[in-house]
Amino acid sequence: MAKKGKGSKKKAGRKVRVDLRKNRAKAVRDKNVWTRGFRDGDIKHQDTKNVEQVRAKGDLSRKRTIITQDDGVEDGHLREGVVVAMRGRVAEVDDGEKRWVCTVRRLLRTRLMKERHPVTVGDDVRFLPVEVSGEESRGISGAQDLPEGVIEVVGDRRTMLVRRYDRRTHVLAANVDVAVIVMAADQPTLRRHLIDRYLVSVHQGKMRPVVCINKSDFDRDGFAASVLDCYAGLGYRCFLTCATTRTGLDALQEELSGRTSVLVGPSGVGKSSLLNALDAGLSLQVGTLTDLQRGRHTTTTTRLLRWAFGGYVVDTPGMRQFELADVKPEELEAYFVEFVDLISECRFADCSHTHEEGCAVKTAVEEGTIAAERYDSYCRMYEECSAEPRY
Ligand SMILES: Nc1nc2c(ncn2[C@@H]2O[C@H](COP(=O)(O)OP(=O)(O)OP(=O)(O)O)[C@@H](O)[C@H]2O)c(=O)[nH]1
Ligand SMILES: [Mg+2]
Ligand SMILES: [Zn+2]
Repeated sequence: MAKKGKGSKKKAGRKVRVDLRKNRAKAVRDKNVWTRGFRDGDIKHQDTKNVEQVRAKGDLSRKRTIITQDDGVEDGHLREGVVVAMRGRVAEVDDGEKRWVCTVRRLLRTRLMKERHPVTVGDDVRFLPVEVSGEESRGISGAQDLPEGVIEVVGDRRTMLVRRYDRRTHVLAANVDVAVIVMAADQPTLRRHLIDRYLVSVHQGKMRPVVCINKSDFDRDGFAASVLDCYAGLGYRCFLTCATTRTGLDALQEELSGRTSVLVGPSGVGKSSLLNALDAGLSLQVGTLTDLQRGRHTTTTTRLLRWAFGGYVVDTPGMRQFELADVKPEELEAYFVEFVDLISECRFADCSHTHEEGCAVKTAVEEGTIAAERYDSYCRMYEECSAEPRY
């Protein structure tokens, strides 16, 4: 492939398989790295809940292949940080001392794109300050005037939240432990199917799901409470909250404190409002009713933030649609916790639970032990995942 201008001095990267933690020299890093707890994971809270016992057949591939540079760059120059925001292809990286704006080394970017794992918020990265990277400053910082770097290595991911968007896999966040699925009791309308969709994705990405229905002040007929009862019955941690009256916030704070979580859900359900109500120091922008009516999103950039009470949280822009990415139809049953114990009782070993005779899941639906709405969600997603072109 022809390279523009710059000459042939720089050698191409070399692909190697390494244990990132053991083999690489320690990067420069400050003792008070604010993201350190984030990097070290949720060690304190590895409590197991029954909802985590789901068989994850469709494990997302986690490659440790990285690109090393043979152009004389010493490991000692590499700094370590966490991606706290993405602006297009530019990553904002926090190394504990300061923020950097980083591009991704071209070879690494190509490789990550091929694996459909582009750099995302929450990624552990190693980067070179632009002065030692051999690349020229690109003036990517803009008005903020932050130092520039080039990401050379992206660490292995413990978890990741993905969706399909614009025929691509969009990795919303990496290395978070808990995903809070936020809906509103009303405004926007509570959609159960969307909860199920997020749940599948959260299980797929190996996070622990939590279901939160906000705007409880709009739950006049108790519908939202009854929906939550269904999910609580399945073993999920559930919260009915009101960001304006602070109802249910103490319990939610207890759930999130000391952990790394991500809030996901449609636009206007009150994700940023909840974060502000839990920690006023975050001062996030929240939308107005007009924004909601016009379908305008308030949060536009996914951001990793630190709670004043300990732990981290990722605020995401609302998504009207949530298309699953890379879920095979036969994988779905493992993400429906109430199906798992029944599957072995189906007459056919490869039962899809959609049309077969002697299906234990269908029998349970008829008997009312599996909620009809949940089964309906399963069938819709099964069909959709079957139709999805493999790419
Ligand atoms: N009545 C009521 N309104 C709320 C509650 N929580 C948030 N709101 C309002 O809902 C609107 C949307 O809130 P946001 O926090 O911006 O919603 P968001 O989910 O972050 O939206 P995006 O950033 O677009 O994804 C704002 O006008 C809030 O004041 C609540 O518990 N009850
Ligand atoms: Mg928001
Ligand atoms: Zn079956």
